[in-house]
Amino acid sequence: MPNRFRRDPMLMNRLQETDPEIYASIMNEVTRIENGVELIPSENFTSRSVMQAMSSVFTNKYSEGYPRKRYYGGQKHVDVIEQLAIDRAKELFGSEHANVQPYSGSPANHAVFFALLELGDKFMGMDLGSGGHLTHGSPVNFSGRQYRNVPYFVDRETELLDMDAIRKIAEREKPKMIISSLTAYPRQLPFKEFCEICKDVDAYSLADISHIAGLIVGGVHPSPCSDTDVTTTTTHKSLRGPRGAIILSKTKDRLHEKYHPESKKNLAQLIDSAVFPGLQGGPHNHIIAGKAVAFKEAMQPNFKSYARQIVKNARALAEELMGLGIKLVTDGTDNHLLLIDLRKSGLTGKGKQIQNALDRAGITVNKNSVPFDEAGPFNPSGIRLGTPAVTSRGMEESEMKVIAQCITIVIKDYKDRARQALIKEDILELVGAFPIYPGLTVLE
Ligand code: DSN
Repeated sequence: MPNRFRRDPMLMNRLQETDPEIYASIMNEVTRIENGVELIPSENFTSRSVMQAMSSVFTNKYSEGYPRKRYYGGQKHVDVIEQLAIDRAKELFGSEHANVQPYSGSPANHAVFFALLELGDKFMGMDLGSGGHLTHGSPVNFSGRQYRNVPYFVDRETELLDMDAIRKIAEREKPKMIISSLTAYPRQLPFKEFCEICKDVDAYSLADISHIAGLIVGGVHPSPCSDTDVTTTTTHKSLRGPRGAIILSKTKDRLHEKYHPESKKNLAQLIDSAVFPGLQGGPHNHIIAGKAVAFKEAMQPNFKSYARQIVKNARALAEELMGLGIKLVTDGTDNHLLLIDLRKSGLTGKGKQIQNALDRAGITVNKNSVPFDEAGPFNPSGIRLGTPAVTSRGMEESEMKVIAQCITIVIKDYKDRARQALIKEDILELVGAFPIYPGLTVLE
């Protein structure tokens, strides 16, 4: 396959001289993303401004503590970027408090557990197979090993969350925290109903909006921030910022008397001290600079149209796939992601093979469990697709139709490598009109 693009989006000619092997891999990755269709719903293409902030001198600085309350000298400029990131995060999400230091989503969720729960405390999180996340109580994760998860599941028939069933579990189990979140659930999360249940059973409400943060700030998905006690999000998915996370919270600890009567800290202070010094050391200031840049970008009016187009693209992809006979979990999508159920195509447990076949055709996806997947997590029966990245490069509904047709051909004949090579040519043709970093592209 020819490399049709040769370019250097970060102008890394210094690296090219000092470490040609690493440079070559970076450039090969540029070629891979430019020449393929990226459909992993948790991935995106961040702006050059965000990447420039991330590769700045702030990577050198240690700054344990928080703005104006640090342990080392030389913090004048670090304080400016962290305060800007905090202020912008609060404004963007309409939150009372923001901690912008978590290294990524799992550490952010870990900090919330550390702040609010004691080891062994009971909480509720969505089962991984129903579309939850490892940090929502998986037995192989800290959340399931150090705390007691009472999982909730989607309904076996509708594949949707059944809020009456979730309320019954909460009333019976009296968890100290309930997590509302998704990584593979293609529908809107009823944050308000989760919060009502939390209020009724005296549980903290944690919304992990990592996947849908961009949709929320873009106004196409309801925001949980005015209702939940704590909200966590990664910054690199639909929000299109650098790799990292933030924690948003209320200031007041609604359950102080019940759960933390000895503490002099409010909720915001509990969270801050759990992040540092509880779990982390020096914050990654170069990434915090990138987060601040991304928050500013997400405040611009064009981010709203971006978020709207992500959802329109996901719907177009879903409709075309279903029209071609592909079964989707819940028969559609409300957000940025869709989950193909291969069981209905007679391909139970073939997620890995289909993922690899699509890779050969220039389409990047991830295999994923579907609800109540009898095939297990290593050879699951689902393929997860999402539209944030293809939307970032300017693709719209008509391109989604072409992509859906290509995916369907590959699924239906996943052993036919010659066909996959032909599809790869079609994909190359399609993506040629949508460079990821326009202006730096040189078509050979
Ligand atoms: N790995 C992320 C995802 O793909 O959904 C979640 O952390």
